[in-house]
Amino acid sequence: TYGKTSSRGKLIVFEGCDRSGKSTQCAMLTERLRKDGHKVEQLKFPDRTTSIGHMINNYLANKEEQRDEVIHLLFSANRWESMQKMSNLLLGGTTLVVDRYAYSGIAYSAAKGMDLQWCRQPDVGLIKPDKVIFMTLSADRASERAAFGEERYEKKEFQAKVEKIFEQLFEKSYWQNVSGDGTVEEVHNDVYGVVSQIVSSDCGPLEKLWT
Ligand code: NYM
Ligand code: MG
Repeated sequence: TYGKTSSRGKLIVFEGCDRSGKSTQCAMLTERLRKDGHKVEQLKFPDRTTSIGHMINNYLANKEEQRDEVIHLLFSANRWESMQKMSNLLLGGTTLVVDRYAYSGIAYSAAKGMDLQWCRQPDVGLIKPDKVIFMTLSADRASERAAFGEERYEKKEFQAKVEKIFEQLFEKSYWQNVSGDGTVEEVHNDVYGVVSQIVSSDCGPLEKLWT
């Protein structure tokens, strides 16, 4: 065996508003890192495949109503139900590229007017990301992109509020803003520049978020 043996996988999280290009960039980064020889898996939240995920999907598709507190806790529970699998993969040396995480949980709920500290609590103790890539794109530009407006929350005014909350969540030590305003290749090169080093480095043990 060769290379960076025994080093755990890294948790790379993409955050940003709807239509900022996260899903495209997650896929491109996963492919690129695999080409570089890393073990990589792609995940996304909400994970709509679980029973909690089905409830979330129905809520987002406007087929079911939920109290704001209830849907907030379901989104968080949907992350908690993945923690065992994620830690197994990370400790086994697989890097995870994750489309949305706890920051989306807070930003979308707090944008409704919910208390930010209340919103943060259920996600305290999740695995802490090694890097958060925050994709910036103005609400005006995002709303011009395909399919904007099909799901709950996909309204320009609301997205602008979400973006503001994301800015409050910025944590200097491990967040990096990347402009989503270029071609997919340009954005991909910026993203790759941010993560290529961290993926090959030794990051120490897994830590818990906000503890
Ligand atoms: N969303 C996503 C939340 O409101 N809370 C959360 O915790 C997460 C992970 O779900 N508009 C919202 C943001 C999106 C929507 O996500 C569905 P996606 O990435 O479009 O499938
Ligand atoms: Mg969406």
